[in-house]
Amino acid sequence: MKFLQQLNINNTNQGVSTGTHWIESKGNLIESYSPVDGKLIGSVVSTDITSYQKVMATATKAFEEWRMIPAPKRGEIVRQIGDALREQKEPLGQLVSYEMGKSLQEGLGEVQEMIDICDFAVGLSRQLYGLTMHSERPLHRMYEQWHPLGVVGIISAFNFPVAVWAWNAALAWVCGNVCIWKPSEKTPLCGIAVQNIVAEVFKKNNVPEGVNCLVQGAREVGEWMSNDTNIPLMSATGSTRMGKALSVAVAARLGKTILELGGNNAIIISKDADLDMALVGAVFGAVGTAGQRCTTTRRLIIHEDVYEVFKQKLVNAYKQIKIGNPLDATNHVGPLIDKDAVAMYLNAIEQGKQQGANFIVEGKLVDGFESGCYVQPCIAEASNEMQIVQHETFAPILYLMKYKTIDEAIAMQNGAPQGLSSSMFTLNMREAELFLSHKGSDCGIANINIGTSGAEIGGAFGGEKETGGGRESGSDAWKAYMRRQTNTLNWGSTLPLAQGIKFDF
Ligand code: UN1
Repeated sequence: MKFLQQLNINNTNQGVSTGTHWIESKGNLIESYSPVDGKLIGSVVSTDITSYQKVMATATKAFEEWRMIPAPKRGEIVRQIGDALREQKEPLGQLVSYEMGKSLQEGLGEVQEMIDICDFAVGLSRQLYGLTMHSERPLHRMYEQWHPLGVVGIISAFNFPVAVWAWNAALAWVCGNVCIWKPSEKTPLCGIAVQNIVAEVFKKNNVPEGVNCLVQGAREVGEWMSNDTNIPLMSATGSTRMGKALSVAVAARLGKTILELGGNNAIIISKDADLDMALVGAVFGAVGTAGQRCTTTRRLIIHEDVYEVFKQKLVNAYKQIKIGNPLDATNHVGPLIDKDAVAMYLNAIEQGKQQGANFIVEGKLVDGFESGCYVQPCIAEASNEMQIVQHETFAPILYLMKYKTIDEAIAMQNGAPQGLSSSMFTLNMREAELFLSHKGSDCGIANINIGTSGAEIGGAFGGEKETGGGRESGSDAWKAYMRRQTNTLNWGSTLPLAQGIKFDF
């Protein structure tokens, strides 16, 4: 395949890297099959403990040098990475689409998010500001500085195989950290491709070996990272189950985490909504990326006055959804990531039925595709309390429910263990403001007249409750990648103590 050559993926000994060199490892081969056509795309070498230790030692050493390079100079290197990504947008977008199964448009969109965060990080590299305070003591100066943490561990999920790494790495680097990245074992080649792109830029700039490390593997490798006291910050994206285990391991050594875990995102559709806009938001939110975004719309909470009308519109729209090869731009929905995901989808439908959900668009495996991973996006009328509705199934299953009062709708929207994204469609400004107030949505993201997915990189991304509480990408999310130091400097000739304490001798 042409894009594999363009991305310099050659299948030999690639897997573990300290930046510009591939490191030998005796780990297993991870084979990557495309969910698009079921074909083997390539394989990578997973990390064994010896290569892991080598990577860690190289990263730790690289930090000593990298942190001494002025932040705007580090930003300049990130700027060049953004440019390299612009050049490789097409082949990288194709690989994302082929290895993960999302539409080509979305694959390209994901690379665009990487480019955008590089631009953001370049500006940030000149704005890592700390505050100054007025000391209560004369001739004293008090201020705070932000220092880099060291080695940052990044674990990313299959559904955004490259963008979420970039949100973390671009910020971590300008902040003066070095990174070790473990991509999902379901999308290992995306990791290789990105590693190759960054390596070219790093070589050109003589960046010390170890600033950008790649490890590959499943749970075990993630556990080595979580337990490793050489990694002060672990940033992990994935399931709540994974996040809870990782969090316990990192907390046990009092390390820091940024967790971006499951979502169970709802859209409230008011009787005062522009229903046509709401329809686009709901359909894209529910079926985009085949329901495999953490921001996917999983619940629609619809006012009883517009419930039937909206339901009809939705069912009609679902009839027009084209399922098929995601590299063909005329298709809306591609495959799920693998057969395990299909089994989970089918199981959720079964459980939904047992719990009383009424499927108005039936879910099923779509026949005729080699990979066996294509499924029908489906819709069920359900109630918020059902166990299956409370659970995040990473597939295109949408639950509809009815409400009477706005307070009831907000309580339903908040009545889920997860707290990532939320939205309301309404033209009533009182309802809108209530939803955005502290009495409103309890999620990390709350939108009006926009769906739950498709956040821009400029805002802080993440959520509350079982979503893990971390924030990545924009706003001041960078602060989580640094340690704050408060400095008080006495330039007088006496030593007055704080709080008026006297200590004479
Ligand atoms: C994710 O699914 O982990 O907001 C990230 C969105 C994308 C990112 C999703 N920008 O839908």
